[in-house]
This record gives sequence, C-alpha cells and structure tokens, in this order.
Amino acid sequence: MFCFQCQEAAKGSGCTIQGVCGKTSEVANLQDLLLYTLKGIAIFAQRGRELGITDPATEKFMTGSMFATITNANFTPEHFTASIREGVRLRDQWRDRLKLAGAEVALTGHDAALWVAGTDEELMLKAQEVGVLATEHEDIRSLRELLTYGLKGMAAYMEHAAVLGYYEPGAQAFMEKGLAAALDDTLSGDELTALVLECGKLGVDVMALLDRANTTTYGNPEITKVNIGVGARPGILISGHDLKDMEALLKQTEGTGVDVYTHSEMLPAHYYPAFKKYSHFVGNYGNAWWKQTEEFASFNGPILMTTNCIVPPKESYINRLYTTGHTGFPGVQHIAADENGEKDFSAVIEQAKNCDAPTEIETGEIVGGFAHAAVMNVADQVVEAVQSGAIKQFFVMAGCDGRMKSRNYYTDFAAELPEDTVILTAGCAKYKYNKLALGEIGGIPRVLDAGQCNDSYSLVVIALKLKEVFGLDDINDLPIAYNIAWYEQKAVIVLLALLHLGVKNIHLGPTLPAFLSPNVAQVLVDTFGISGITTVKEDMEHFIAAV
Ligand code: FSO
Ligand code: SF4
Repeated sequence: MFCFQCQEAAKGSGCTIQGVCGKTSEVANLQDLLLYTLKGIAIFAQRGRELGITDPATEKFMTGSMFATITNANFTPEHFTASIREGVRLRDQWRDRLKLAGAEVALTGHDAALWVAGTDEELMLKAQEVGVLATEHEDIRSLRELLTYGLKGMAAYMEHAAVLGYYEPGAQAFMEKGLAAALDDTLSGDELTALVLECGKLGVDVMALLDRANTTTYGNPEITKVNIGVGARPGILISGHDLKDMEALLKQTEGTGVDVYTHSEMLPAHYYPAFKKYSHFVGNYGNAWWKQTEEFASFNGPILMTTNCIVPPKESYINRLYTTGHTGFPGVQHIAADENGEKDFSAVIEQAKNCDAPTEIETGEIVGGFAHAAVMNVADQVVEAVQSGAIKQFFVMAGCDGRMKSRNYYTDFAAELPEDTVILTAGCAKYKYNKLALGEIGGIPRVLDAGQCNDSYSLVVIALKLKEVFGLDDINDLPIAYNIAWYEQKAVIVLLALLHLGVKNIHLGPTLPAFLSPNVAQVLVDTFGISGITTVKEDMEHFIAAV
C-alpha cells in the first residue's frame, strides 16, 4: 500500500505498511482500485454527458464511492470489493451505451476503460498496479492526487446535499472530467493545475448548495448554548455530518425514554431550529473525533457513526457501535437505507434502553450557531466593534482536529491571541479552543462557531459581506487572517474553495500535505502565499504585523 491523503501520513510522507488511521494494506489497495474503476467510468460518463446522456445510478455510485474512500470512513474490504465489481459493471454498461450511439470516446484504449474484474485474488493483484505510485513523475502525481482529494471532499458535500434532494449538475460533470483527467497522460502540469483551481470553484458551488439544502430543510442556524453535561436517562450518541440521519434519529427516539447527544462534527445540529423542538436532544458529549475511543467507552450507550471519522473501535464498545451511509468497519453493525432512502434505527434504540446513562465527563455550556444568517443579524454590532477598534482582527481557524501533539499549537495560539481579536471557526478544529474562557467583546463571543467543516462557506459569506460594508475591493484587505488546521480530504476542498475566492496568505498546519511535491508546493506559495505554521510567537507576530 501507499497512501498519503491525510495529514497523519506516516513520517510526513505516506503510510506503507498500515495506515496510521488503522486502514489495512488490503483496504488501502482496494480503495486505489475503486478509484481506478471510477476513473474508468468517468472516461465514458464524461463523453456521454457531452452527448446529452446521463445516468443517475452512475452519479450516485460515483459520489458514494468517492465518499467511502475518504480517511476514516470505511474500513471494510468486502464493501470495496463489491463496489469495484459494481463499478466495472457500470463502466461496461456505459461502453455499450456509447458504442450503440456511435460515439467516439477519448482514452477508450486506456487500461482503466478495459480491464476485467476476475476473482478476489486477481482484484488484489490488480489493485497493486494502480495505486498512487503508478504515476512516476512526482509533480504530475502530486497534482493528480490534489485534484482527486479535492473531488473526494466535494463528493462528501454533494452526498449530504443529495440526501436532502439538492443536486448541482455542474459538480457532477466536473467530477467526471476531473477523474478522467487524473488518468490522462497527455495533460501537462499547467493543465492539471488549472483543473485543481477549477475544482475550487466547484467546491464553492457545492458548499453553497449544501448550505441551501441544510438551511432550507432545517432552518437557519441560530446562536445557541449547548449543554455539555449529561442527563439521567440512557442516550444514543450520534457523530459525523449527516443531518438527515440526525433528523430520523430524533424522530424515532421521541417518547422512547432515550436521549440523544451529539459527538464531534454533529455538535452544530443543535443550532438548527428544526432540531431544537426535541426535548430529548440533550447536548454534546465529548470532543473531536480522535477522542472517541475514551469518550465512546464512557458514554455507555449506543453510538451511530453517520460519516467519517471512525477510529478502530475498542472491545469495550464495539457492540454498541453502528455505522450507516458510506461508513463501515468490520464487525460493526451497519444500518442501510431502504429503497426510499429511509433508515430504521429501532435496533439502536432498543439497545439504548438497556444501557446506563452516560458517565459525566464535563459540565457547562458552549455557544455556537454563528453561521452567515445569525451573524448578519448582529452585523451592525460587529461592524461597530470593528469601526470603534474594539475588534482589531479576525482569525479564521477553521478545519480539523487530530491526534498529533503538534496540534496543541492551535490551543496555545487561541489562548495567546490579543483580547481585541475574534476567532471564526467551523469544523472539528474548534475543539482545540471552544472550551477556553476567551470571553466576549461587547457581547460578541471571541469564538464564533459557524458549524461543520462545510459551513466554512458561511465564513466566506461573512467575509464577503464585511468587504462590501467596508467598501473594499479585495477580500484580502479585510483584517482577517487565516490559520487553518487540516486533516482529511474535506479540508482539501475547503482550501481549494478559499483559493478560488481569492483568499491569500493562508497558513496551513500542523504540517503541509505530504501529497504536495516541492514544486507543486512552491506554486501554491508563489501564487497564493500559502505557508506552514512555525511557533505560536512567531506566527502571532507575523499576523498582527500584517494588519
Ligand atoms: Fe472533522 Fe473528520 Fe468535518 Fe473532517 S470530524 S476531520 S475535515 O471528517 O469533515 O471536520
Ligand atoms: Fe495514512 Fe492518512 Fe492514508 Fe490513513 S488516510 S493510510 S493515516 S495517509
């Protein structure tokens, strides 16, 4: 295996024996082959679209399969073997369809368009030929993977929007174009770079789409205090990002005597009006994804993982763990949707009834819900605070949390920020500082949490609004600094989206992606002023001097 798609890639270069995330070599290889299969489908689907032929089943398969290969989403070999076989079937169906239409297809002679799925053993052998390292040129490899990881993040957000009935045909078309391009040996580095930047544009479109899907379905997030203590009744803990699963679980648990708590990236569900009406929606339990092995143990009740990030479970709670959607882990019960997309969580609820109430690990409240609509409601207050000098600078510290000790930088950075600064956050990165007593400025909390990582879109809407209010020509003239933490591929699409919007001088940590070759990293430095992090002191001086 060779995988370097996340921030925790072994030795900062790539996992080769087993993933730091717990992914086996077998699963890593099968994920590579699934990606290759998707690229094969893309060769035909892209051409089909040009001719006006589309296939919803292929589109669903493509986004779902991309999502399943994201870090910490699915660890089940059988899932990937079945997906590869289904992918080859869809590809062949496309080939026949286009042949019938008399269409000429570029790259049709490529092995990805032709290979035949044999036995499981043959799939494993094939998988070893088609991984990341099959692209020999370091910069082309880097650009192909940067594009692929951006597409994976985009697929995750497309999927969340799709379950709520929202689609963006342009994003699907780009998914096909991008995947096919990642196979195309005739493309130059410049052409691939252009595709990477185009991916950022589609990233903005897809985040806007998901924002529309979420707010239309569940209302605009409101400024909300969330309980971090526990109640006396048994509970179900729900994690991940899927708000439709959240809604179904709340509905199905109503009146059962079982409470519902959020973990990690599901915390922002508390901010939506549609979920506030449930009195058994008690609070948020614990912290970011990587703390789950301790926190799931002490929760005592069942846990539902709707998306990544899953950590290989401990024996103490594996029998209480459930996956749904595109997540999976060997030996963990999976709840699939029926043909109408509905899910039955009764097994989870029945188990919860026989469990102890959660063990309390902390008490108090945290505040969030500062997505664009809520911030617009207090826009006058914010603008006045900036004009009076009460708020001197904003720091976007969105992104991800993770296991590495070096991420304590973000806690220290938040704690050391001057008192006339405000942190804008989204994603699980917030857990590094959302329980610090950072206070308020004239009633505005110094940490404004917009929501999940996809709600980074809200931060951009806020920045664009401030630019308008202050009559500025360039988003970079605002007193906003970007000190972003990344972990997995959704952060890649968020980053590409920010670059597309013209945001410059983003600091990215705790380390720069292993998949950026020195030359590709240099392009990002030269064009966008991207840099890594240094020490809190040095970075702080740099940021403060910049306003
Ligand atoms: Fe975090 Fe995991 Fe939301 Fe990611 S829980 S790391 S970027 O899946 O998606 O922020
Ligand atoms: Fe390693 Fe990250 Fe890949 Fe897991 S996802 S194998 S930790 S690089």
